[in-house]
Amino acid sequence: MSVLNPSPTGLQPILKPQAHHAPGNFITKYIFSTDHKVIAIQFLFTTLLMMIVGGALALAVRWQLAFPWESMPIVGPWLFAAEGGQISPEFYTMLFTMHATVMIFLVIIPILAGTFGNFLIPLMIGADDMAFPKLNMLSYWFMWPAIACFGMSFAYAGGPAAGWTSYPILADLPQAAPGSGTAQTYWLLGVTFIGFSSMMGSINYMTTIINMRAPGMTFFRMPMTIWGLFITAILQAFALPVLTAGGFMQVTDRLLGTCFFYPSGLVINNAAPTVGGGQALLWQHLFWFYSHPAVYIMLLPVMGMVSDMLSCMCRKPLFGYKPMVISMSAIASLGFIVWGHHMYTSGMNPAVGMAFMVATMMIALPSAVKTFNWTATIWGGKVQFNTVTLNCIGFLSMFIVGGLSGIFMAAVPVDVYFHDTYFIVAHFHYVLFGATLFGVFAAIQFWFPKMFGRMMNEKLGKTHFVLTFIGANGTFFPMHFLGMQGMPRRYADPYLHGYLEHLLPMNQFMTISAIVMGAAQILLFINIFYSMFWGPKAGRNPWHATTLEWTAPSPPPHGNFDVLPIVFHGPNEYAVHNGDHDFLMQTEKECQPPKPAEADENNDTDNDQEQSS
Ligand code: HEM
Ligand SMILES: [Cu+2]
Repeated sequence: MSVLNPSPTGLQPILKPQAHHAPGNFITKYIFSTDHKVIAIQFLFTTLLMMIVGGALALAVRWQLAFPWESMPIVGPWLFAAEGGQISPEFYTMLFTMHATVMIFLVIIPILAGTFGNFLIPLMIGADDMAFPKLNMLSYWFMWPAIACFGMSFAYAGGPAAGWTSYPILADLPQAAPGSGTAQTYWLLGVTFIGFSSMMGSINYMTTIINMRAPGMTFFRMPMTIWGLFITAILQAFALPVLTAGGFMQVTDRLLGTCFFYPSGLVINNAAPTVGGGQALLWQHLFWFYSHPAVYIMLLPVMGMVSDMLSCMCRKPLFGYKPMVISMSAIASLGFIVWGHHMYTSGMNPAVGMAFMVATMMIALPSAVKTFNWTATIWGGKVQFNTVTLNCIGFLSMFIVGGLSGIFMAAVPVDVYFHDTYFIVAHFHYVLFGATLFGVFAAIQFWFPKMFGRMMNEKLGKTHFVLTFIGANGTFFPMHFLGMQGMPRRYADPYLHGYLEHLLPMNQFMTISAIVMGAAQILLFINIFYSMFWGPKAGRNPWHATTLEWTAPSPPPHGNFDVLPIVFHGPNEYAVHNGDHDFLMQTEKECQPPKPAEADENNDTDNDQEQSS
């Protein structure tokens, strides 16, 4: 049976009408392209570039924590020649602010939504492109004003230095501290631009998924990847405007004399009291109303992709498809009512803290359902020992650690102690670096053949995984201990406090691990660029996967499919008897009758998928 030809469906292949003509010249084809695949690749290279910037900033932070006030390699002698390469405390503040900003707004969110959202949505639902190709192009190009604004903010004294959370008063009043000046205004404008970029993307993704699914692609036949991206798009559309509006209010506070975020009579640096009437705490509510859902924006797409990759790599149907969809939706909806867990120590009413605590702990339930289901998918499967699987397991194990520390901090009395310590830093690096980035590494390796028509190298991939996994745990695990010892985050020199002096050697160990981890990324870059040109050619379906993108040529031409796909099944029909295959593509109608012993089992999955449609 050929997977290239949908004739086993028994239906006539329908020649696909071209929605828009293939673009002509170099500029419209590769630069201002409206083709979702080209835009996805533009996002990929931009975010990889930003990953280098964000990584360098992180290493600089780690350098200061391990070797405080020693000459900073490379930038020190250049920027701080007069001080013998020694950085300033303001510069340290700028370093961690910009590290988080770059990683969150310019790497993780755009690589998930921009790269994989763009590439996979039309291909996996059987559409020829996005609903609004021009909006899609604009969404990419709005990243550049954001990058420019963030870049400009480096150029002003002190850089932006209020942390990625941009809390007033520090962030709101230019005279509040070094680093609250013009740089902060540029930072806020950068966030506004990136907000527009994401907004255009999410409108497009929702519309495309709702309106452009191939015949037979019911909601409950959509691959988990699409569910992840769909729910993320909804989250983004409802949460992001709050941040964008809040950010804009900070800009008007700074430039137009409004006073949304600072109270009357505030005295800063012995200057005259400010006029005011606003509330600093208001910002924290607005910020976390977006930024808590944002942590799921940075996770749900990966959860979806890992579900599909694990099922394929273990040659088993995903354990509990519908519970997976439901728990994803539960995580997303609960995600809207837990933002206060970032604010337990802000002086808000303890009764409200209790409500937020209960809601937050409830998120652990759907998260546990998902973790259980992934483990059960691996259990008893024919696990393929390759880079994709390794990175998926990396995702799973790191997510478990990060999820567990989340439950600790969700408890008000525990968090009063842990808040703003390295324990928090450990938590979010386990979920963001550990879970999300390992998922992204898996996804790059898995969909690379579809993007570029060539396979990535397995040896390089495995070495990259092992070094990154060791480096990441060496860097982030000790952070739990630092936090328990009370080491605060965001201090340029924690060792000024006697009770933290003994933590220096542990910090040095972490910095060395971070350097190993950073160096390991060179392998990823080599692998990507080498394989793009010299990797072995991939056929249409190198992983023997079932979803629609694998019926298209690798890489797919403009317009994606040579015939309009028609969908007959759910997305994870593995471990079936289909001639000499153990899988059934979504476009294949029938499979060989199963052997009697397994008939029941297969019927169960079939019924499940049918009922759901
Ligand atoms: C079981 C699920 C989770 C629970 C119960 C949880 C709980 C928490 C709590 C209570 C805090 C605030 C701690 C404090 O500021 O004192 C926090 C911080 C944070 N969490 Fe989670 N979390 C969970 C999953 C995640 C996931 C999946 C991500 C991202 C993918 C994430 C990213 C973050 C980030 C970035 C912060 C710190 C923000 C900052 O202060 O800069 N969390 N988490
Ligand atoms: Cu949160």
